[in-house]
Amino acid sequence: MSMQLSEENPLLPKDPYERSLAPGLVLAKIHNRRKGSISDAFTTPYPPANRKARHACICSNSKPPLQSLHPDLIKTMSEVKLYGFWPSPFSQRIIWALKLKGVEYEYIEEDLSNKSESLLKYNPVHKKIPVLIHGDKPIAESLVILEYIEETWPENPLLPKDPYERAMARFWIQYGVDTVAALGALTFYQGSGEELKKAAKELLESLKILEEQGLGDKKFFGGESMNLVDISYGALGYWLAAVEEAKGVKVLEPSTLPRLHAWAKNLNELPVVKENIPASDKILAFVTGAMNRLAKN
Ligand SMILES: N[C@@H](CCC(=O)N[C@@H](CS)C(=O)NCC(=O)O)C(=O)O
Repeated sequence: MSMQLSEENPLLPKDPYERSLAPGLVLAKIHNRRKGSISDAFTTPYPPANRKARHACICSNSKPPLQSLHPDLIKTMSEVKLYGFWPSPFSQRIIWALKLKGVEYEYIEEDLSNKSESLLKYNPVHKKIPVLIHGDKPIAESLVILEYIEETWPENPLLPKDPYERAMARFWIQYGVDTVAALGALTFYQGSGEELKKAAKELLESLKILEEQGLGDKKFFGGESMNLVDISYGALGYWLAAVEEAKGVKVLEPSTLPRLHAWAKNLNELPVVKENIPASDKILAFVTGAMNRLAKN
Protein backbone atom coordinates (compact mmCIF):
# COMPACT_ATOMS: atom_id res chain seq x y z
CA MET A 1 0.00 0.00 0.00
CA SER A 2 1.51 3.30 -1.00
CA MET A 3 1.81 5.95 1.67
CA GLN A 4 -0.34 8.98 1.04
CA LEU A 5 1.23 12.33 1.75
CA SER A 6 -1.54 14.23 3.36
CA GLU A 7 -2.15 16.69 6.12
CA GLU A 8 -2.41 13.66 8.44
CA ASN A 9 1.21 12.72 7.75
CA PRO A 10 2.99 16.07 7.84
CA LEU A 11 6.68 15.98 6.98
CA LEU A 12 7.42 19.37 8.50
CA PRO A 13 6.52 20.73 11.94
CA LYS A 14 3.29 22.70 12.11
CA ASP A 15 4.69 25.60 14.07
CA PRO A 16 6.30 28.23 11.77
CA TYR A 17 9.27 28.60 14.11
CA GLU A 18 9.95 24.86 14.19
CA ARG A 19 9.56 24.84 10.39
CA SER A 20 12.17 27.55 10.05
CA LEU A 21 14.65 25.24 11.80
CA ALA A 22 13.79 22.18 9.72
CA PRO A 23 16.60 21.50 7.25
CA GLY A 24 14.18 20.53 4.48
CA LEU A 25 12.74 24.00 4.43
CA VAL A 26 16.02 25.80 4.15
CA LEU A 27 15.98 27.32 0.71
CA ALA A 28 19.38 28.82 1.02
CA LYS A 29 22.29 26.92 -0.45
CA ILE A 30 24.63 28.73 1.80
CA HIS A 31 27.76 30.18 0.29
CA ASN A 32 28.83 31.49 3.63
CA ARG A 33 32.46 30.63 3.46
CA ARG A 34 32.78 30.94 -0.29
CA LYS A 35 35.31 33.46 -1.54
CA GLY A 36 33.86 36.15 -3.68
CA SER A 37 30.42 36.10 -2.11
CA ILE A 38 28.74 39.39 -1.34
CA SER A 39 29.25 38.52 2.28
CA ASP A 40 33.03 38.94 1.97
CA ALA A 41 32.60 42.69 1.85
CA PHE A 42 31.14 42.60 5.29
CA THR A 43 33.69 40.28 6.85
CA THR A 44 36.64 42.45 5.95
CA PRO A 45 37.48 44.99 8.62
CA TYR A 46 35.34 48.04 8.31
CA PRO A 47 36.15 51.27 10.12
CA PRO A 48 34.65 50.41 13.52
CA ALA A 49 31.54 52.36 14.24
CA ASN A 50 31.39 54.04 17.60
CA ARG A 51 29.56 51.50 19.75
CA LYS A 52 27.70 54.31 21.44
CA ALA A 53 26.60 55.53 18.05
CA ARG A 54 24.86 52.22 17.34
CA HIS A 55 21.31 53.22 16.97
CA ALA A 56 18.19 51.27 17.57
CA CYS A 57 15.32 52.95 15.84
CA ILE A 58 11.70 51.99 15.96
CA CYS A 59 10.40 51.53 12.44
CA SER A 60 6.71 52.05 12.31
CA ASN A 61 4.28 50.96 9.65
CA SER A 62 0.73 51.78 8.89
CA LYS A 63 -0.47 48.86 6.72
CA PRO A 64 -2.87 47.39 7.79
CA PRO A 65 -3.97 49.84 10.51
CA LEU A 66 -3.10 48.36 13.88
CA GLN A 67 -6.50 49.23 15.32
CA SER A 68 -8.09 46.72 12.93
CA LEU A 69 -5.95 43.85 14.20
CA HIS A 70 -6.68 41.41 16.99
CA PRO A 71 -5.04 42.51 20.29
CA ASP A 72 -3.05 39.23 20.46
CA LEU A 73 -1.59 39.92 17.04
CA ILE A 74 -0.62 43.46 18.03
CA LYS A 75 1.15 41.96 21.06
CA THR A 76 3.20 39.50 18.99
CA MET A 77 4.01 42.21 16.48
CA SER A 78 5.47 44.46 19.16
CA GLU A 79 7.91 41.67 20.01
CA VAL A 80 9.65 41.69 16.67
CA LYS A 81 13.26 42.81 16.39
CA LEU A 82 15.54 42.85 13.37
CA TYR A 83 19.33 42.84 13.58
CA GLY A 84 20.62 44.28 10.33
CA PHE A 85 23.39 46.24 8.66
CA TRP A 86 22.44 49.25 6.55
CA PRO A 87 24.07 48.38 3.17
CA SER A 88 23.14 44.70 3.35
CA PRO A 89 20.78 43.47 0.63
CA PHE A 90 19.96 40.59 2.97
CA SER A 91 18.61 42.96 5.66
CA GLN A 92 16.69 44.89 3.00
CA ARG A 93 14.79 41.73 2.11
CA ILE A 94 13.49 41.45 5.65
CA ILE A 95 12.66 45.13 6.00
CA TRP A 96 10.56 45.04 2.81
CA ALA A 97 8.69 41.89 3.87
CA LEU A 98 7.92 43.21 7.37
CA LYS A 99 6.73 46.52 5.96
CA LEU A 100 4.58 44.89 3.29
CA LYS A 101 2.96 42.82 6.05
CA GLY A 102 2.49 45.85 8.27
CA VAL A 103 4.46 44.26 11.09
CA GLU A 104 5.92 46.69 13.61
CA TYR A 105 9.48 45.96 14.61
CA GLU A 106 12.51 47.37 16.29
CA TYR A 107 15.54 47.72 14.01
CA ILE A 108 18.98 47.21 15.54
CA GLU A 109 21.97 48.22 13.45
CA GLU A 110 24.82 45.75 13.92
CA ASP A 111 28.49 46.72 13.76
CA LEU A 112 29.90 43.78 11.80
CA SER A 113 33.51 44.67 12.57
CA ASN A 114 32.70 44.36 16.27
CA LYS A 115 29.74 42.02 16.51
CA SER A 116 27.44 42.41 19.47
CA GLU A 117 27.00 39.67 22.04
CA SER A 118 23.35 39.52 21.06
CA LEU A 119 24.18 38.69 17.44
CA LEU A 120 26.63 35.97 18.49
CA LYS A 121 24.01 34.57 20.84
CA TYR A 122 21.16 34.68 18.33
CA ASN A 123 23.07 33.41 15.30
CA PRO A 124 25.84 31.25 16.79
CA VAL A 125 26.15 29.15 13.62
CA HIS A 126 26.89 31.81 10.99
CA LYS A 127 27.25 34.93 13.19
CA LYS A 128 25.69 36.99 10.41
CA ILE A 129 22.87 39.43 10.00
CA PRO A 130 19.99 39.45 9.33
CA VAL A 131 18.48 37.86 12.42
CA LEU A 132 14.82 38.25 13.23
CA ILE A 133 13.75 37.87 16.84
CA HIS A 134 10.09 37.06 17.38
CA GLY A 135 9.31 37.08 21.08
CA ASP A 136 12.32 35.21 22.40
CA LYS A 137 12.88 33.13 19.25
CA PRO A 138 15.73 33.99 16.87
CA ILE A 139 15.55 33.12 13.16
CA ALA A 140 18.58 33.47 10.89
CA GLU A 141 19.16 33.25 7.10
CA SER A 142 17.24 35.81 5.08
CA LEU A 143 15.33 33.34 2.87
CA VAL A 144 14.28 31.30 5.89
CA ILE A 145 13.21 34.49 7.67
CA LEU A 146 11.10 35.49 4.65
CA GLU A 147 9.27 32.15 4.77
CA TYR A 148 8.74 32.54 8.51
CA ILE A 149 7.27 36.01 8.04
CA GLU A 150 4.95 34.72 5.32
CA GLU A 151 3.71 31.88 7.53
CA THR A 152 3.39 33.91 10.71
CA TRP A 153 1.61 36.93 9.20
CA PRO A 154 -0.40 35.51 6.30
CA GLU A 155 -2.22 38.77 5.55
CA ASN A 156 -1.01 40.53 2.37
CA PRO A 157 0.32 37.18 1.00
CA LEU A 158 3.74 37.22 -0.63
CA LEU A 159 3.57 33.71 -2.12
CA PRO A 160 0.95 32.28 -4.50
CA LYS A 161 -1.83 30.20 -2.96
CA ASP A 162 -1.63 27.36 -5.45
CA PRO A 163 0.96 24.74 -4.34
CA TYR A 164 2.41 24.41 -7.85
CA GLU A 165 2.77 28.18 -8.23
CA ARG A 166 4.35 28.30 -4.78
CA ALA A 167 6.81 25.62 -5.83
CA MET A 168 7.70 27.64 -8.93
CA ALA A 169 8.22 30.77 -6.84
CA ARG A 170 10.53 28.79 -4.55
CA PHE A 171 12.37 27.39 -7.56
CA TRP A 172 13.26 30.91 -8.72
CA ILE A 173 14.19 31.99 -5.21
CA GLN A 174 16.55 29.03 -5.06
CA TYR A 175 17.94 29.91 -8.51
CA GLY A 176 18.70 33.35 -7.11
CA VAL A 177 21.11 31.88 -4.56
CA ASP A 178 23.40 31.09 -7.50
CA THR A 179 22.75 34.45 -9.11
CA VAL A 180 23.69 36.24 -5.92
CA ALA A 181 26.91 34.24 -5.88
CA ALA A 182 27.60 35.37 -9.48
CA LEU A 183 26.90 38.96 -8.44
CA GLY A 184 29.23 38.51 -5.48
CA ALA A 185 31.93 37.16 -7.77
CA LEU A 186 31.65 40.25 -9.96
CA THR A 187 31.54 42.59 -6.97
CA PHE A 188 34.67 41.31 -5.36
CA TYR A 189 36.62 40.09 -8.32
CA GLN A 190 39.92 41.89 -8.02
CA GLY A 191 41.18 41.52 -11.57
CA SER A 192 40.49 43.60 -14.62
CA GLY A 193 40.43 43.25 -18.38
CA GLU A 194 39.45 39.87 -19.79
CA GLU A 195 38.83 38.20 -16.43
CA LEU A 196 36.54 40.95 -15.21
CA LYS A 197 34.67 40.67 -18.51
CA LYS A 198 34.32 36.94 -17.90
CA ALA A 199 32.79 37.49 -14.42
CA ALA A 200 30.33 40.00 -15.94
CA LYS A 201 29.49 37.55 -18.74
CA GLU A 202 28.72 34.78 -16.25
CA LEU A 203 26.35 37.04 -14.34
CA LEU A 204 24.71 38.15 -17.59
CA GLU A 205 24.15 34.54 -18.63
CA SER A 206 22.44 33.59 -15.38
CA LEU A 207 20.32 36.74 -15.53
CA LYS A 208 19.27 35.96 -19.12
CA ILE A 209 17.83 32.65 -17.96
CA LEU A 210 16.11 34.43 -15.08
CA GLU A 211 14.62 36.98 -17.47
CA GLU A 212 13.47 34.53 -20.12
CA GLN A 213 12.21 31.69 -17.98
CA GLY A 214 11.47 33.26 -14.62
CA LEU A 215 10.18 36.78 -15.25
CA GLY A 216 8.86 36.43 -18.80
CA ASP A 217 6.51 39.26 -19.72
CA LYS A 218 5.33 39.93 -16.19
CA LYS A 219 5.88 43.29 -14.52
CA PHE A 220 7.03 41.59 -11.32
CA PHE A 221 7.79 37.95 -10.58
CA GLY A 222 4.61 38.13 -8.49
CA GLY A 223 2.61 39.47 -11.46
CA GLU A 224 1.22 42.95 -10.95
CA SER A 225 2.71 43.26 -7.48
CA MET A 226 5.88 42.29 -5.68
CA ASN A 227 6.17 38.86 -4.04
CA LEU A 228 8.91 36.91 -2.24
CA VAL A 229 10.70 36.21 -5.52
CA ASP A 230 10.97 39.95 -6.26
CA ILE A 231 12.12 40.56 -2.70
CA SER A 232 14.80 37.89 -2.97
CA TYR A 233 16.23 39.58 -6.11
CA GLY A 234 16.16 43.04 -4.55
CA ALA A 235 19.95 43.41 -4.76
CA LEU A 236 19.69 43.47 -8.56
CA GLY A 237 17.56 46.57 -8.25
CA TYR A 238 20.00 48.80 -6.40
CA TRP A 239 23.22 47.01 -5.43
CA LEU A 240 24.17 45.91 -8.95
CA ALA A 241 24.05 49.50 -10.24
CA ALA A 242 26.68 50.49 -7.66
CA VAL A 243 28.86 47.50 -8.57
CA GLU A 244 28.60 48.34 -12.27
CA GLU A 245 29.66 51.91 -11.61
CA ALA A 246 32.53 50.94 -9.31
CA LYS A 247 33.81 48.31 -11.74
CA GLY A 248 33.15 50.20 -14.96
CA VAL A 249 31.18 47.29 -16.44
CA LYS A 250 27.55 47.10 -17.48
CA VAL A 251 25.43 43.97 -17.11
CA LEU A 252 21.83 45.00 -16.54
CA GLU A 253 21.08 47.23 -19.50
CA PRO A 254 18.01 47.80 -21.68
CA SER A 255 19.94 46.37 -24.66
CA THR A 256 21.04 43.15 -22.92
CA LEU A 257 18.22 42.42 -20.48
CA PRO A 258 15.29 44.64 -21.46
CA ARG A 259 12.61 42.98 -19.35
CA LEU A 260 14.78 42.56 -16.26
CA HIS A 261 15.97 46.15 -16.63
CA ALA A 262 12.34 47.35 -16.68
CA TRP A 263 11.63 45.10 -13.67
CA ALA A 264 14.51 46.70 -11.72
CA LYS A 265 13.22 50.16 -12.55
CA ASN A 266 9.69 49.24 -11.46
CA LEU A 267 11.00 47.66 -8.28
CA ASN A 268 13.05 50.71 -7.32
CA GLU A 269 9.96 52.86 -7.75
CA LEU A 270 7.85 50.87 -5.28
CA PRO A 271 7.41 52.94 -2.10
CA VAL A 272 8.54 50.08 0.17
CA VAL A 273 11.80 49.88 -1.78
CA LYS A 274 12.33 53.58 -2.48
CA GLU A 275 11.75 54.54 1.14
CA ASN A 276 14.12 51.96 2.60
CA ILE A 277 17.13 51.48 0.32
CA PRO A 278 20.19 53.55 1.16
CA ALA A 279 21.02 56.49 -1.13
CA SER A 280 22.87 55.38 -4.26
CA ASP A 281 25.96 57.51 -3.47
CA LYS A 282 26.23 55.86 -0.05
CA ILE A 283 25.99 52.37 -1.55
CA LEU A 284 28.59 53.30 -4.15
CA ALA A 285 30.94 54.61 -1.46
CA PHE A 286 30.40 51.43 0.58
CA VAL A 287 30.99 49.09 -2.37
CA THR A 288 34.10 51.00 -3.47
CA GLY A 289 35.45 51.04 0.09
CA ALA A 290 34.82 47.30 0.51
CA MET A 291 36.59 46.56 -2.78
CA ASN A 292 39.60 48.65 -1.77
CA ARG A 293 39.83 47.01 1.65
CA LEU A 294 39.68 43.57 0.04
CA ALA A 295 42.37 44.53 -2.45
CA LYS A 296 44.71 45.55 0.40
CA ASN A 297 44.18 42.30 2.35
N1 LIG B 1 23.01 33.65 3.53
C1 LIG B 1 22.87 34.73 4.46
C2 LIG B 1 23.89 35.79 4.11
C3 LIG B 1 23.89 36.91 5.14
C4 LIG B 1 25.19 37.70 5.06
O1 LIG B 1 26.06 37.45 4.24
N2 LIG B 1 25.30 38.68 5.94
C5 LIG B 1 26.50 39.47 5.98
C6 LIG B 1 26.16 40.94 5.80
S1 LIG B 1 25.50 41.24 4.21
C7 LIG B 1 27.15 39.33 7.36
O2 LIG B 1 26.51 39.35 8.37
N3 LIG B 1 28.48 39.21 7.35
C8 LIG B 1 29.24 39.13 8.56
C9 LIG B 1 30.20 37.99 8.54
O3 LIG B 1 30.23 37.25 7.54
O4 LIG B 1 30.92 37.84 9.52
C10 LIG B 1 21.44 35.27 4.41
O5 LIG B 1 20.79 35.15 3.35
O6 LIG B 1 20.96 35.79 5.44
